[in-house]
Amino acid sequence: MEKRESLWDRCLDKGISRRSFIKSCVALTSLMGLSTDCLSKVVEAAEAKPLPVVIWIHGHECTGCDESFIRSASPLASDLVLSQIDLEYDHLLSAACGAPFEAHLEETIQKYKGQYILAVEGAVSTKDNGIFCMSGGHTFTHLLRHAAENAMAVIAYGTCAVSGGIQAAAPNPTGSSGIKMFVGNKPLINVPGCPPIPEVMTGVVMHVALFGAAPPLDGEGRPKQFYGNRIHDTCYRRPFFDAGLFAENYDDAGAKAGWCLYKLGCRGPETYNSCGNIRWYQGMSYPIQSGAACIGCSNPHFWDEGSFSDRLPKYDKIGDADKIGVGLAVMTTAGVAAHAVASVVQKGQRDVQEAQKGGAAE
Ligand code: FSX
Ligand code: SF4
Ligand code: F3S
Repeated sequence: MEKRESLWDRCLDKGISRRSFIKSCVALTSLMGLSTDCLSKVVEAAEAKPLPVVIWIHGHECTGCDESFIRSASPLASDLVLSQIDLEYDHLLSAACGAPFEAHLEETIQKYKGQYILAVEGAVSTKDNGIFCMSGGHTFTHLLRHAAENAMAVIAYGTCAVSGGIQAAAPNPTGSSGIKMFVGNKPLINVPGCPPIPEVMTGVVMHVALFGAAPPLDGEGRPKQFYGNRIHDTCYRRPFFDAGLFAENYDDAGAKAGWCLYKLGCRGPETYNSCGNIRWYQGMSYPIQSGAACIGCSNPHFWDEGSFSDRLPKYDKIGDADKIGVGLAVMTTAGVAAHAVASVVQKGQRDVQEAQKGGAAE
């Protein structure tokens, strides 16, 4: 049987030094959300485990997930695709197309039976025997079932693959759904978000690649290290929420001073994701930091939860926001935290007062 290269073998081939290899392993350890104690295990796996073969297929979707993936900065998506995984088939990223491309997919499935990672983007169209989403002359339901039954593990990338996404929004004319019922008993890792954060996508695939198993998952099948906190728990506007300071519309003085966006429809209190920690595009920003409320894009059926700009329709009182979600650590008001909160709030109040004074002077 053909011997497949490990990450270390590939570094040797490319003349990459041991030092750079170890640095990549440190970066991978942090990317996968593991503690530095796990570094030696990551190095061992990177030396010994063959690079994973990945097949990446697309159903009903907008391709935003792949677009997000190629913007991964750490590791760079180009490094990941060229050096750390063997991406054999991807509807968006592969240069090949047509019959030879489809033949290559089937060869890859047969050659690496039980060994490849199947990444799936997009929903499955189930109505009328799946004819609303075709790929390579077959329905997507056929392709997904076939590719999943021979995979080692399946990753559902994006809210569409996890729970149907925009195609499944009422009235759901194509009968779209998430992929779960089409993957049989294969390990399934759900990575929701519309799209998911690039580094979360690369972190999950590298975990499966190096350890041959899914990372620890929560009850919804999501990796705990990336979906263990609500946006609300890591939000830098949280001190304003706790102090009852809310923007009432997008161009009032409170919005300009960076107050909490809850009254503008923010779904941070019910949304689990890493946007507040990892942020997007090399940690540059995330929706709330750019001044927009979180629309809960990693929640199932977020399209059908009413207007994005209304307050969470299910919760009338501000105090109810903290009852949303499970396992919230109650905000401490002691010591340093209280001081930090008070300082931020006071600064916010000063900013608003100054903005109001400025407005009055005009
Ligand atoms: Fe869905 Fe991904 Fe939203 Fe788009 O492929 S999760 S519509 S960002 O692209 O599937
Ligand atoms: Fe941040 Fe939204 Fe929570 Fe306000 S409601 S603290 S803007 S996540
Ligand atoms: Fe999505 Fe909310 Fe993050 S809209 S990108 S989960 S801040």
